[in-house]
Amino acid sequence: MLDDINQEINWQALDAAHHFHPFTDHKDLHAHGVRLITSAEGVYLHDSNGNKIMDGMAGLWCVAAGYGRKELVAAATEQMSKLAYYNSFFKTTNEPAVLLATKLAEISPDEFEHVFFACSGSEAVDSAIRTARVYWQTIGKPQKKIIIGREYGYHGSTTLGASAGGMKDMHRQAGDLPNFVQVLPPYWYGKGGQMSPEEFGLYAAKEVEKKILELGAENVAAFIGEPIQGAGGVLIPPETYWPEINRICKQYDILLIADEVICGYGRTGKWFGTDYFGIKPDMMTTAKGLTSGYLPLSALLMNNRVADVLINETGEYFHGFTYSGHPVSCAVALKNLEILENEKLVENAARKGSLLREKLNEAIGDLPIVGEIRGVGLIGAIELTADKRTRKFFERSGRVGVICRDHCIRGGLMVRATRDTMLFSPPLTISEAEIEKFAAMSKTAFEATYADVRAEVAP
Ligand code: PXG
Repeated sequence: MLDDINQEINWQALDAAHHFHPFTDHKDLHAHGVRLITSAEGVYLHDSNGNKIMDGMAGLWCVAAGYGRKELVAAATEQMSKLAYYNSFFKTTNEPAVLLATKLAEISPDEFEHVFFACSGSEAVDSAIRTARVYWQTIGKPQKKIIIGREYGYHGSTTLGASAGGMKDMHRQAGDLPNFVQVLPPYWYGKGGQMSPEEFGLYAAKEVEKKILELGAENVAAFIGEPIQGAGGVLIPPETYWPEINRICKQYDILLIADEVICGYGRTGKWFGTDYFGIKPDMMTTAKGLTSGYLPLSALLMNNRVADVLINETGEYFHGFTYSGHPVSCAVALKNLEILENEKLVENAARKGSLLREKLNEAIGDLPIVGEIRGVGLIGAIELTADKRTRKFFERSGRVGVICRDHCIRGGLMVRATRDTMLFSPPLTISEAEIEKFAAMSKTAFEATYADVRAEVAP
């Protein structure tokens, strides 16, 4: 019956008529038509045209435990029947929120014991920025307001998040609040020139120090950075970078916010990107993998330095959301973390990530348009290049990336392109056989991309 009705609905037309999409050029979307995803299982998506597509992006970097997990459905159903909603504003709490906060205190670094819940990564970032400023106000330094971020940083799409991030187009449209600045990202492949990665890591960190000295440390509240910049192109800092950032933040008494929205909960092969790089943050913003995307939930984790001041000295903190500590989202997160632990998916991410890079190197590493294949755990990127030797970018950035992305999707592999960098972050459940397939589909798509590029430059 439902199938009969579905047959009659023109989904593309209705979507075009009424659905305003995020981050979309709608004229372009309507010209090409939207893809209707109808179901998903494991690492595979199904669309309304009968295509089965491997999800090389885990949704939007979030579906860590894979699709179709009945345990998560059961956790949601059970909690919804018992207590579908109650707030945590007025001296009330709920069981899943308490248990989840306790669990997060257990798996996060030692000095982290307090958690604030929201619904999205952007809200967690907003909360972190506000918390940093309230922290300084409370201890008598209200002028410490400036947030230092990085070019190509992505911290969400609320106005604070967009202002903290380093996406110029977002700044232009709305995210251009005062007291936000961006510095050079630790993107060796794209910006390192003749320096070695280690030299460049130190150089990029020193740019933060230079900015602090220019602004005056007495005016700077926090530095915010993703351990690995995700949306900006999976920019993996050289190993010299984060230790130097730790030193700088400590020396100038600046709070360090690690935006773990993508890296958190196993993606890097450790619980947090912070663990992988030895970052010493004061706050961590997390979301996505926390519930594997099954329900919206984010968590801002605070260390004791910050939490002690907020709890013992601030008085009332005028901040919170209707759905902070939502019992159903928290119940799903608890079950999701249990799955990650029981199935050893965090350790698995490290092993499977190495295997995926090895297979990709075999499949496409020698292609003249492949400049670099990089990754940590199951987050990675492939740089497309006009000249492998000099790491030269293509003219009109973004064009070849789109060609490659379209070849990948047509061949059954969902990946993303940022500029001419291909990004991937499959579910942490991906099997060895699926990794082989991922590499085989990449080979076909990247070879087709190379053929297109050659055809363009052919006389
Ligand atoms: N911080 C980081 C590091 C993120 O990656 C956010 C904050 C914001 O989270 P919410 O839940 O508010 O979207 C993100 C989100 C992309 C893409 O194109 C990446 C994100 C969101 C949408 C698109 O790679 N990351």
